[in-house]
Amino acid sequence: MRMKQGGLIGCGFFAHNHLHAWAEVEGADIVALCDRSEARLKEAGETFGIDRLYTDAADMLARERLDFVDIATTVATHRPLVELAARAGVAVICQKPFAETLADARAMVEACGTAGVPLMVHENFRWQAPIRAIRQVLDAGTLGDVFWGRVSFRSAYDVFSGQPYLATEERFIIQDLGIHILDIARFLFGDVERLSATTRRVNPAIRGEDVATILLSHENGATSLCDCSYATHLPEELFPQTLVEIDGSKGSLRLSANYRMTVHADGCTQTLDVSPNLLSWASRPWHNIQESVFNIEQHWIDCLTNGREPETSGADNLKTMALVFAAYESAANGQQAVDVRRMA
Ligand code: NAD
Ligand code: 89Y
Repeated sequence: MRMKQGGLIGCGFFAHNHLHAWAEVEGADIVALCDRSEARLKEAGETFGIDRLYTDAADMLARERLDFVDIATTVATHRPLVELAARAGVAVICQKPFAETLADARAMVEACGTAGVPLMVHENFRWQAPIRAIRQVLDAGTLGDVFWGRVSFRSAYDVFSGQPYLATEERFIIQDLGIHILDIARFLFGDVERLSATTRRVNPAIRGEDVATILLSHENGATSLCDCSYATHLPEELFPQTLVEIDGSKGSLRLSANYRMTVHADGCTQTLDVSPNLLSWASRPWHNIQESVFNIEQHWIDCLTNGREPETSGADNLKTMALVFAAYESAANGQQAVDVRRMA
């Protein structure tokens, strides 16, 4: 079968993970690169041996015969680039956060729907090996009916040196990182009816909030807590690990530090190492995220090849985006509960 031909837009900090992963994905080739910065474009082209280079995405779409574009720019450019690809009839992967407003997110979903092009948001944390291992336990029914959960990410890792824009945006942790944590909560516990949230900025050197605590009521009756912080100094820095706790009617599960998953059910306790693989191009501590980039890209190509809807399609991601905006709304209104179903 013919390889899917892709063009990558945005050759910055995180795009290098995309490109390393694309080199290993079966069924796809990245044949062209685009970045407004000539220096970044040249550097990425040389590193990955790609010589069709563009500083303008419209130019790339006009000249190349692409099956898809992979948009790895920051949020402000997502809508114009997604709409450009939709007009060109080219399928789209777009990095998170998908949009700055729900109106923009809906407009992109509509544009791709009208053009009949597949759209997936690069919401990769649910593709991490430990999160998939938890999903398997839930699917096996080992825990019975899940009634409570916690998805937690607490760190003091310096994310600002690699991603300086995170320090200057008005919104920080929910939009950047909490979005993944909320998506994991949806993936594990199902869609959400309402939530309430508090936020706080601890680090005086940044503009947005770096701590958020979000209480979710899920449609199936479960309650979960999503908590994230970039202001938490722990004896062992766990970045970028997400820790998970789940209680069900028949048992419990804990994903603890360093990828140890403990499942207790029917009087038996089992502890498993659910560490991610260290891919040849990956580096600790990012390897967990890096492997999930490969996993989601392979999922996209499998879906594109077989005409299936990706798990984190644009339409699906509207529900995760709704949680993000609901959390900001609740925090701005003294933790008032927000009915999420009216937003998505
Ligand atoms: P970055 O600023 O380092 O890179 C973005 C690049 O896009 C820059 O080189 C810029 O010149 C280019 N660009 C911007 N607009 C363009 C346009 N219209 N046409 C062509 N090029 C354009 O940003 P980054 O840190 O690589 O982050 C990119 C995105 O990846 C962000 O949305 C971020 O949230 C996301 N991200 C995701 C994960 C994850 O695990 N999913 C991790 C880190 C970052
Ligand atoms: O941008 C963020 C993401 O998506 O994963 C971790 C990160 O790089 C910093 O919070």
